[in-house]
Amino acid sequence: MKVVALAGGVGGAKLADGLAEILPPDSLTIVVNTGDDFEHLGLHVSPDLDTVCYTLAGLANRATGWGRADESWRFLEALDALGGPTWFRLGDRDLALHHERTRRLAAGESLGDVTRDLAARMGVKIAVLPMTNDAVRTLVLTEEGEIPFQAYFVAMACEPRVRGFRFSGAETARPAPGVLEALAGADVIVMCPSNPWVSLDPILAVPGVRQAVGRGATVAVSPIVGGQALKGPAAKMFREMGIEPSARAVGTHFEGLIRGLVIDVEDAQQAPSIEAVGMRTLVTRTVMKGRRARRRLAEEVVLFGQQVAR
Ligand code: FO1
Repeated sequence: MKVVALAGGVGGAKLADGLAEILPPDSLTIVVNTGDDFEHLGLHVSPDLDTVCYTLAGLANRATGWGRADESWRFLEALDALGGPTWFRLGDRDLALHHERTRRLAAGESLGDVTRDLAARMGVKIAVLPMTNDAVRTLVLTEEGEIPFQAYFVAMACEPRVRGFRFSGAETARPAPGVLEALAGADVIVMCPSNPWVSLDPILAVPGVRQAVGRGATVAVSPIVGGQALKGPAAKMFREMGIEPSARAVGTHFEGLIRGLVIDVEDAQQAPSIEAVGMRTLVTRTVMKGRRARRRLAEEVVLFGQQVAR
């Protein structure tokens, strides 16, 4: 059985980790958002690829969800003393990854090739693919103008009111080698509980990906539980886009694309209205508070995907 998961950010990485625990390595491919990538301090930073790889490798910082565990901050402290920009926190060990990726990209390797090799060196056994090797950059359209994603997310702490999003470069981007092949060969496609607006939509904006996802047995896991985002600004974004955040709103967002939506027990009463827009629902506990919860949710999601495939 082949499973492809689309992921971005911390929630996506957790479910990807659960899937990696229950499936043989050659059965699973994770396609990761690179719309959050940016150049910082002269380095190519790929936050979502790194969050997924660190999580799968067991190296992730559990408190933040991003960056590495057992991190030290000597570089950042020294940079601060020199008056350099420290708003985006790069730990010493994490820095080595950005440095090595940047060096190899400058030498002409693709992001996909560099990611495959660095992930393998961290001990990751499954295929982790960037959505594209081309530069696609998420821009947040706000009342204060168009803001690059990391400036909006980290420097401005998601404060400006959102009016929309733009994925600069997406129109001409090509899916990274392996992405369309994996989607076409998938028995089940899982959209992880990642932010629909800024983690999953950029992946779907890469030409050919939305169509491939729509053709598959695709199920999504709602990142909205009880009207709140489990982490990050998804609920705030829904509200500012004029939509009441709910599991149902996530279903509507992906209407016509997914065959099933996994929602939390807390939102069980929304199941009939979600099914009314033409998708099946699975009601279960979706909050992953530990390895067992990741595993159990992964098992249920794959089973649900197999059911909607029929
Ligand atoms: N998120 C923050 O809120 N503050 C940071 O200083 C920060 C640093 C950082 C460094 C490396 C990395 O891979 C991720 C980092 N993130 C940080 C998370 C990053 O902004 C991600 O794009 C978000 O988690 C959205 O997925």
